[in-house]
Amino acid sequence: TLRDVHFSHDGDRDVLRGVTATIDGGRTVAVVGATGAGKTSLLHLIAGLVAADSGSVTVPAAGSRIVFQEPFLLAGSVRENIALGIDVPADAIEVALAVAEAQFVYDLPAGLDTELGERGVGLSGGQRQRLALARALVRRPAVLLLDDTTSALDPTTEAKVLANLRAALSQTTVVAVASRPSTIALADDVLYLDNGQVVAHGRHDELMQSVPAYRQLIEAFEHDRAAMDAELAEPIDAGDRKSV
Ligand code: DCP
Ligand code: MG
Repeated sequence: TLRDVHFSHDGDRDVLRGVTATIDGGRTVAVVGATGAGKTSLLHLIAGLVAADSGSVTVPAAGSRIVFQEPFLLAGSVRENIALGIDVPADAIEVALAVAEAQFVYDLPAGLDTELGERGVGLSGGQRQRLALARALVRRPAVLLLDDTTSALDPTTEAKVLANLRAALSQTTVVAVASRPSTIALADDVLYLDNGQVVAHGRHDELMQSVPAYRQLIEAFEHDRAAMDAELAEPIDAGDRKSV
């Protein structure tokens, strides 16, 4: 729950201006807005990475996990990159990789022991995103925050990941910044942000009907994505291998 939250990065210009929203437990909410609208800032606030200047942010005690807009890899094995210092049972890693559609790791030269990062194996953007998601999943958060973290996947794989999340984490609240209309349409609710304010909060199809600015934004996204998805659709599997 966010109540009248104000936040600025520089103490000067408010990036979030009086944001009030309640996200019910177990739901999947898409955060939608133009670039610079404050989506990443909102997720960072919910994750507790930054503090509000005023207002309140309440999250369940079991905590939240964020998958960053730019997923990072450490120099270390696949396993270390997922565990990040905590003790994770092998079967939990297996489940997380399956939910994240990240089974490509088993095809790497040494599977889960393959060294990644600086002097190890490089991964494609979509592979990184899926590994970063698995990293968040093994921590079993009450709230999962995804900052456009399936955007580099082809639409089919992305839809699979979202369906997996829904099936595996029915208790988990998912707050996902999304820009692909087909993804947005899969969410239970949409939080539409413009210029640091929540302009609308409701079902995608309702907002399409009743909020013209939202409809225009979605149409612009559709236009942008069509070209990108055409590129992503075919070569992703071949790309998975080549990048190894
Ligand atoms: N901003 C800032 N300092 C930062 C990060 C952001 O001053 N360290 C500013 C830039 C934007 C505003 O805050 O004007 C909101 O930034 P967000 O990163 O929250 O915006 P989005 O995530 O919505 O944008 P994008 O879609 O590009 O990721
Ligand atoms: Mg952002």
